[in-house]
Amino acid sequence: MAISRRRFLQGMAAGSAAALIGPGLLIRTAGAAVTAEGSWKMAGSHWGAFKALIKGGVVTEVKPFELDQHPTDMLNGIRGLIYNPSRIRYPMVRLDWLKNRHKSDTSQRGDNRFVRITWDEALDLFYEELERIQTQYGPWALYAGATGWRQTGQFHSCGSHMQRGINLHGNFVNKVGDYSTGAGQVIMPYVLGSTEVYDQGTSWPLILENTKTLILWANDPFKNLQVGWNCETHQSYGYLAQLKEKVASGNIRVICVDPVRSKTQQYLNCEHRYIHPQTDVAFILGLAHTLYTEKLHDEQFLGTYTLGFEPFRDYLLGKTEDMVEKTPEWAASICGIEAGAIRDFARLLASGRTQLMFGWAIQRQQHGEQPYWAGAALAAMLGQIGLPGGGISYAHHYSSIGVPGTSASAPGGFPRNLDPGKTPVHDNNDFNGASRIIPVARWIDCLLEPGGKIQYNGGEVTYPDIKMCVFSGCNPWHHHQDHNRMKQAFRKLETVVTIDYSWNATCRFSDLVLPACTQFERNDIDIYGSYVKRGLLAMHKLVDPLFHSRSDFDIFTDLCRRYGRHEEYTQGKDERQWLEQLYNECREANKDNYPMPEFDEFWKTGYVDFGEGKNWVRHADFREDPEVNAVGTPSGFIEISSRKIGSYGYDDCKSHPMWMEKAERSHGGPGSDKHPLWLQSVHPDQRLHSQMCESDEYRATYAVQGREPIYISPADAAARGIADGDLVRVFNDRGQLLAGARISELYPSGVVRIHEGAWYGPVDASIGALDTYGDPNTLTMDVGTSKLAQAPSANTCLVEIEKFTGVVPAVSSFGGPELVEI
Ligand SMILES: Nc1nc2c(c(=O)[nH]1)N[C@H]1C(S)=C(S)[C@@H](COP(=O)(O)OP(=O)(O)OC[C@H]3O[C@@H](n4cnc5c(=O)[nH]c(N)nc54)[C@H](O)[C@@H]3O)O[C@H]1N2
Ligand SMILES: Nc1nc2c(c(=O)[nH]1)N[C@H]1C(S)=C(S)[C@@H](COP(=O)(O)OP(=O)(O)OC[C@H]3O[C@@H](n4cnc5c(=O)[nH]c(N)nc54)[C@H](O)[C@@H]3O)O[C@H]1N2
Ligand SMILES: [Mo]
Repeated sequence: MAISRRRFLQGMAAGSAAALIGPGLLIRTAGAAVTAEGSWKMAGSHWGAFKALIKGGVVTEVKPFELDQHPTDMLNGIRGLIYNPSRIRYPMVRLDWLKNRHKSDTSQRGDNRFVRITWDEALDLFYEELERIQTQYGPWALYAGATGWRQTGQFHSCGSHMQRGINLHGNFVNKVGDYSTGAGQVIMPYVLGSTEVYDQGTSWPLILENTKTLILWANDPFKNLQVGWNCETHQSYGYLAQLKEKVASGNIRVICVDPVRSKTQQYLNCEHRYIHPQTDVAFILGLAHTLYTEKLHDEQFLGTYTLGFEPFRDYLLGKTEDMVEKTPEWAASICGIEAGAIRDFARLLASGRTQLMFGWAIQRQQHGEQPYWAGAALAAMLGQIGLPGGGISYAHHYSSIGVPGTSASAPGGFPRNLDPGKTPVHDNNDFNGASRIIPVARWIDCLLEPGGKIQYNGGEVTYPDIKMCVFSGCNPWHHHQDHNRMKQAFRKLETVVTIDYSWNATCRFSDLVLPACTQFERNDIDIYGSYVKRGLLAMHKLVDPLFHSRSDFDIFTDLCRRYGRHEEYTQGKDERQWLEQLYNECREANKDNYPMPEFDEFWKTGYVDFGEGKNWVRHADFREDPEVNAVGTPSGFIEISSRKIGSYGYDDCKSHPMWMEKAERSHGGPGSDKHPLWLQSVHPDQRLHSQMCESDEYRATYAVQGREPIYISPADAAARGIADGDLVRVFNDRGQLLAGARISELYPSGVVRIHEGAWYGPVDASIGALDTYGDPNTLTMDVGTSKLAQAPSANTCLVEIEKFTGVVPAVSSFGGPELVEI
């Protein structure tokens, strides 16, 4: 076999649309009726709604939708997301897998050598593998549970397409939970009766009117509200602007409790309370101790609305467990806030209307259940849960939660599951004694320890022996922790199939890669505002699918054709018919309160407005009548202690909130003698996770020497002889990466940041290989938060940094695979 190699897409002019599209498509679009001035089309996205100028079949300009008063800067990355050298151009198969199929040398996985094949060949291979797995093994050997931040649009939501397509063939192992709120969504139903993280919160106008003290706890809404799960409206930013005015005039005191000065803190110009990372529970216990000993707590609220305060109080007083009194002095020694300041903080919280607003990063760490539970206990002691502008919330930084919402119905989506009464081709439900659902962040453990058993949320999970994975609409080689451990686990997989539009690290570690088109290359509809439900948006196809990419709907229709289920898959409807049906069902559901025009008119105008929403107070009904409007906990009351959790007998999540030491913690905690810096891998300001990292020109606005920035304090940089803009090696016992140093006063000594979603680009496929671009998950720890939630603990991670002095390797993350011709 004569193998000649060349760098895929080498020499391609970045950002030059014509160069990327190639002659074939240009000829095709030349025939279309497009005027020289081009035409503006309506589109939607996680980044908001916008209008795109199309000239000659190419998106040449993007401007925000008129209704969006606070568009995100990330709109500037949209064109680069469509046109970039990392787009997958055609179906591809890993070289050794093509030769040896499921008996391939899996240690080569990740070496990025791929062969181009046709769509027919690719879908035949995909089908043959599904067939082989179901017949040779069974449904337990197939994992198709991983889904993620698919692009927006109710119909084309790609995880649904993948799962319905595969469901029609056979059963598979699925997942429970997510990486966002894995710990929060499991603990909070025991405590406040619902997940809290995905529930509507008290409306901003009521907060602005009533709140005296607002605590942004591990929370950076100004950064994180730029994107939404559905098309984002950015209405929260209007309220944040009002909040800024109230801070300036002294009407509301806002304090950020955070190890770094966040974008929100900068914007609001509000107070900041520095706290050592991962020590919030100690701080909260010190506050609770002060409230109790100074009799500032609300006895009446505790007596009427809560259960289990006494065991928690005894723990505070040092009468149980570790027998240590949780005085402010005790807390200070852990969290770094001095005892006097803790007392003052507690008094402030109790002095008037106080709203606590928690973000999610503190539950994305070991024992992440505890700060949420402790926060609820603190809020209960303050007695303001259910009052306008008081109490606690866990989601005001997400998808415009807190913007008054309408009660309009959102359109449904393409069905993920089989239609009622239908069965798959291989209707085998025998999971060989293993669980058919695993906690999402434990799938690498599952690959490494088939047959292993873990505790999870009061039950037991037995890991299935997975041989094949299918990924669509997610990028596990960014989102999961500890890539070197992942490499080990992937070696046992026989087959990995990925459907994506960008050649990210997940494609690189796959065997078969299928090119989907982006959302801008297909038609769809979406709700405008996930929780606000402000309106309904037409997402017009802007350009034809680039290269040989196809919509997920088309891909899975053709896959299903191979096992005779394509008509069942599509229900005999094409894209247009599906959109009309979803729209008409929505129109029917809204007919009394939110009249909508006929589909054709909607499609032409591009938008239906449902108008302003109504104010709402979270838990007000419960406060009004706790018997009638009981919360969803086992007792119906807020549970400061939980008998149920206690009955599980877990050592890492007991019957009430507690301080627990972490496996790694900075500022004198475990592991800090060897690797003294805490690495926080919070959500990126200029990306949605890994999406848009491939947008070359936009990436260039923040990259340092072409690498992902690492933010570091002046003191820590100086101690290591690092100057701003230097290339640095960041490492621990789990891995190493190159990044570009950004020295910033916003970071205290002992704290560094690399945003998650940076594209992984190892120098080679070996375990421990240097990552050339700077994905923090090269370094993070892959452990469950506890036996309760088994959620990811990405923010429990220590590292060391040194100036990089070796021969600098090129960034290997972008531009696609090495194309091998056979
Ligand atoms: N721009 C942008 N916005 C996004 C996303 C994105 O990718 N980009 N992703 C969306 C998604 S999927 C999610 S899940 C949410 C994520 O929402 P979150 O998880 O809340 O967001 P993060 O940005 O990770 O962290 C928020 C803040 O927590 C602080 N923090 C971290 N650890 C600690 C700690 O131990 N103690 C204290 N007190 N503070 C701590 C960080 O310094 C940071 O300021 O964001 C959503 N919004
Ligand atoms: N260290 C660390 N790790 C983290 C986090 C952290 O805070 N720190 N946060 C975690 C959180 S909260 C989350 S939500 C996850 C996010 O993890 P993911 O959801 O996996 O992240 P994305 O980068 O959004 O990946 C979406 C992928 O889907 C592809 N895609 C988008 N639309 C389509 C489509 O229509 N069709 C197909 N076929 N593909 C499509 C995109 O190209 C992209 O590769 O990351 C988690 N990982
Ligand atoms: Mo998330």
